[in-house]
Amino acid sequence: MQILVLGGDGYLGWPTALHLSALGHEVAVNDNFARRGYDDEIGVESLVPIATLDERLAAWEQVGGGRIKAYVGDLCDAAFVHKMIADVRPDTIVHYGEQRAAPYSMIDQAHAVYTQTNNVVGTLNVLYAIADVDRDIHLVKLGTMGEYGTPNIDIEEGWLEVEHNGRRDRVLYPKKPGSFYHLSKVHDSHNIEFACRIWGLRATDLNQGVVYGADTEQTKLDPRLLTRFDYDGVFGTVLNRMVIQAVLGHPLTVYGNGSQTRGLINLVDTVECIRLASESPAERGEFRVFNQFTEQLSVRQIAETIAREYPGEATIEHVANPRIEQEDHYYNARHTALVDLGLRPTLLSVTLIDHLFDVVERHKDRVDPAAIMPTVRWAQTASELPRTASEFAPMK
Ligand code: NAD
Ligand code: USQ
Repeated sequence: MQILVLGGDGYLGWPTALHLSALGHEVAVNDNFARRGYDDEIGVESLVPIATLDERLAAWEQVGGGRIKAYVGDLCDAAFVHKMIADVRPDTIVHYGEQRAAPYSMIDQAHAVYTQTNNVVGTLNVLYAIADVDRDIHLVKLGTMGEYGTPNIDIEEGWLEVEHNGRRDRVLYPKKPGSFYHLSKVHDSHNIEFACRIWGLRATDLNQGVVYGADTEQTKLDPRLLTRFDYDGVFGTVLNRMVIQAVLGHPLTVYGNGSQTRGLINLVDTVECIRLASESPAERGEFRVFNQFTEQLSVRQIAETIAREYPGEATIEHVANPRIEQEDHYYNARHTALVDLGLRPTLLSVTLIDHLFDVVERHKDRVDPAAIMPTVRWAQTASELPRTASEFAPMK
């Protein structure tokens, strides 16, 4: 199968490209290196040192993995996207290429506008290019469990059967996301569903939970194949952050009372879910939604698990929640579709956590302690921002 991975230089995109290539698929990657740019902007670096995309691709060929072609360019450039998709003529497009941090999108108005423009326009360009080039191309799009928020009813996989005033219908599950980033994914989902309806495209929207983990079978083959691992208060995700905090002797930062519950998934399962979704495509005209996580844990449970397993002393600190989010809430999300396709979940285990402690121990000298605490607050407004048009232009 010919597969184009958008955002193929990122935390998940790079190991996904390797996994698919290792399984014999013809893989091409696209990226505009925006993620490396956010590091420069914030003044942080991945805990694990990462090679350039050129070095990564050369390393993959050297270890016998095969050739992966790179398309460097911005998904917001419609002409570039059209040309790339016409050139690759993929069977499947795996779309990771978006700004993915909720705190980054909440820094101020400019970052919210950038996030929504980058994500929504990029995805629209991909949809238009598929519609023009070949409507059989299957779009596998990374959404997020955060699209649903924390409703007081069971979360279904994308769709909900409703009965209202004696009539029934199947509607997109109601969304109540918790950041301008998460909202960008809701807008994407609606645009993709509409494109399936009007143009007969085929798409799988993968509403993924919080990912943790540092490597996959392929990234371990050579240091140049390693993927990024973020720990800072803007891009670091909760479990990865807490592992690093434990190793550094920093208190584990539970925001608020820690009852907020999320779906989690290990990196090795992420790349496998992409394979499963790609190899069993949606039907023409079908907008298919899978919830992509393997277990539900509260933030407090995550912190307690990491603190318990850490061989040294690890303390937990409840810090004032910088976000506006429900802490005490009902949470029960269905996640059976990927298991039905063959996913065998890798659940959080002592072995996995010990391995993460080892990874962090090797690189802990690279941590900037000043980057650990959260700095972005949901309650702040953009009122003090300058309001010239150029201030709101997407950042490069
Ligand atoms: P990441 O930031 O490491 O990777 C995203 C990649 O996309 C980056 O390399 C970036 O440079 C690229 N990109 C961004 N905008 C682009 C544009 N306009 N044109 C071309 N490339 C562009 O993020 P990640 O953690 O690998 O996440 C990948 C996807 O998975 C995102 O869409 C994210 O929303 C989703 N997701 C991630 C997680 C998680 O915990 N990491 C969980 C659920 C869903
Ligand atoms: N949290 C803490 N302490 C921390 C960091 C986070 O208590 O040090 C809490 C947050 O308040 C939140 C939860 O942990 O309640 C998850 O936060 P996170 O930063 O790990 O994840 P989130 O902001 O939701 O975003 C991440 C990815 C995003 C993806 C999302 C999946 O960055 O791309 O879409 O996870 S989900 O959460 O299911 O929407």
